Amino acid sequence: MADLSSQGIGRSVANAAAHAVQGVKGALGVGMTEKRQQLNQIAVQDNANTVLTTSSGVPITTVDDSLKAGERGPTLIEDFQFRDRMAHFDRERIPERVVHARGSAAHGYFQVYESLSDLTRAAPFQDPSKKTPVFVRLSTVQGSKGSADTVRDVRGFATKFYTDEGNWDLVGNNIPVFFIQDAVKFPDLVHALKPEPHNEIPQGQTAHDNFWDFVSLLPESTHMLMWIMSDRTIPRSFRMINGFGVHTFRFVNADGVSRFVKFHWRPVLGVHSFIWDEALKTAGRDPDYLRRDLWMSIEMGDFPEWELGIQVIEESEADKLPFDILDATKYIPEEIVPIRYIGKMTLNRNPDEFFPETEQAVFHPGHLIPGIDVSEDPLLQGRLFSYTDTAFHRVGTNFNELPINRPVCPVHNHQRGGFMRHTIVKGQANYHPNSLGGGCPALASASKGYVHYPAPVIGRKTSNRAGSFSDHFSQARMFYNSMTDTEKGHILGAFSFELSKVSTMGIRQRMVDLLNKVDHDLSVKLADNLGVKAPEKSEVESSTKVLGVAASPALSIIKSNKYDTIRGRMVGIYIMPGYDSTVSELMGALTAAGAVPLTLSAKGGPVPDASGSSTTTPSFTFSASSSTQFDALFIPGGRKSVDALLENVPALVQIAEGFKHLKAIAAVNEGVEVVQRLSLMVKTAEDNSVAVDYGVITAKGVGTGMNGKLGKAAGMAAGAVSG
Ligand code: HDD
Repeated sequence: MADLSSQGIGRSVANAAAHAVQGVKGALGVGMTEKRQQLNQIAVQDNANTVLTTSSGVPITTVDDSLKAGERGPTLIEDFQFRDRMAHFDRERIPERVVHARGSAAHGYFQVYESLSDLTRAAPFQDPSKKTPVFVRLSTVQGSKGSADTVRDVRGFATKFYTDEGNWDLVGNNIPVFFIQDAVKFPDLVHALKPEPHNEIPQGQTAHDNFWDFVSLLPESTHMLMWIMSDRTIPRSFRMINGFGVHTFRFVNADGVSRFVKFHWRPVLGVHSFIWDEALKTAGRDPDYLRRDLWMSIEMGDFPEWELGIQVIEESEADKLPFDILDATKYIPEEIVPIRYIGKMTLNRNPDEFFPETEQAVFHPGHLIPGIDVSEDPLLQGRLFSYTDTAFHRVGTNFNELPINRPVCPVHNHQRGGFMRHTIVKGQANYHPNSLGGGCPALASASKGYVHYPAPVIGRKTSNRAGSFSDHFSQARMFYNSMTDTEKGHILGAFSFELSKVSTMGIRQRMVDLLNKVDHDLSVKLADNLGVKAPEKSEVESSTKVLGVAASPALSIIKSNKYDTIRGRMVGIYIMPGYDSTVSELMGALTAAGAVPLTLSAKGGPVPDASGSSTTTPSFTFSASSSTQFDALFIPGGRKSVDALLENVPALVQIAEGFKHLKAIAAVNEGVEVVQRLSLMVKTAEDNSVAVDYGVITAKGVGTGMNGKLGKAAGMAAGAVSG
């Protein structure tokens, strides 16, 4: 039964998909950024044609037996090779990140569409011909390093720009708002959302008493709760998530003029999500699903891309907004300030080794460059302390010297010492001012160096919160009102699932009462699902009155997506001996459209087609695969093949499950009998026609030329259902 293991499935997916697009990578080449060159020079090693040595370079002749006093005698402590290996091994782990422990990363570059020098002097935004190297880590928040990928959770979206003027990190999430308004509450938030302290349950999810106890007592979290209970938190792929800087930052131009700015990443493939049941099943069958998907797409040369958008707000306009621009629980609707898309990021290279790159990468919202500054947002201000502090603890004092964290521009200063110091600085002077070192490193002029924006600050010391932070419901309501009925249903389902795992009825009731301030109908239905009292309708101010915007279509995944591409999508093709020629037709059409056709059969060996002249070695067996790993399913014709499929229970169960998860399903010729047997649709194709019924496409005897229609229809359906 080894092939049933989730690892088995995963490996086959990677191999099969890589095989399906063999040669693409070579043709497209791999990006050689300044960062790549630097890593090659200082760190990347290749073990090919080398001899094994100890860590001090002594050649090793055996690794199988330690040095002993006699063949059956005790091991001798003088075996320095044994000690060298064991002592290093014993120290291999470092603390995992206190949040966002589970993540995957990739290298790439960012390119601006046109110069933004009127807005900012920041290096990546000056020259459209400049490719700024980036390293991006995408993560979940709650789970440990080894937790599953497809759990319901916020996704972290951290980007390190290696610019000519130092590293700039944009450390965001796939949700544009946050749970809390002030960083001082972050330890409480994280304690509440992590597994409970007495039994370390549950992993990778917030469906437990502590989390809902905390948030039900914290009205400021309501807006974020609406987002995390939406489909945003069960993404189909890391390649299909938004990224948001969340806070208000500042752009400062060469004249010292500052404007507020919000950052948005928009995935070129659109935003797509799982069905909840599918996410749960995938977490079991392939816990590395999102990590593998990211890795594989890059290996295949189908590079993930995002456009960077900005919302720019003049400092003088900020106070006119109906909420506080410094409040991280608020979002600026596009209807109030449109998003301008200013450039594109492409991820085109997987790390060579996970630990030195992905694990040792340190991101920090305080890694700023000239032209970008922070606002007074109290959540951001606290983050400025936490990230370096945690880096010192997790990685060490000299984390900035590690290859992955090193800037590509020169670094010169008087920092010395600390554990694991790498740099050797010539000369005597390690202080400023000095004459013994010729005064160097010299101070930069104001036009070259970082100058903090001289934002005026007045006030008395206080721990009070600004009154302008007090509206916790208008935007939560606006978000909910922006959803389609389908999405509203998913939100109700998510609240019902999570809160049904809360054993304390008082917490369930408190959440229902809180949500009554967002939407009465939602809270009444939720109360019914949870077995608590339905609240009375409460008098709430309408979102339109408070925000001027009742609903923002851009917030709905379904309303804002264009479902017009099958690029990067996986299509499972069910073949048994005797399948017809529609298989090769469809595979050609799918590959041409950038999709990944993958074949499945009962056994792993080559499967002959109807003509007997050609065979296909399946990517998977039915038992070692699952409908959840595909975006669409295809059942070809061929009398013998279809008869065998109709007898194969695992295959039929898979196809029926795919239907349940709203996959696009296409069946042609005799293959139509399979979807008829499963009663997946009412209307099927007549001879010489194509029919579409509830996501199931059937075609009979349409011959050549069918591939285009089917490919397009399957593509649209795959996109449409996953939204
Ligand atoms: Fe944070 C990691 C995003 C609030 C403290 N955070 C971390 C990562 C992301 C975010 C993407 C993972 C970075 C990586 O891949 O290495 N965090 C956010 C966003 C926030 C936010 C978008 C709200 C807008 N975080 C936040 C607050 C604090 C922290 C308020 C504390 C005051 N975050 C941390 C941390 C972590 C971290 C403890 C854990 C590991 C690390 O930093 O390097 O410092």
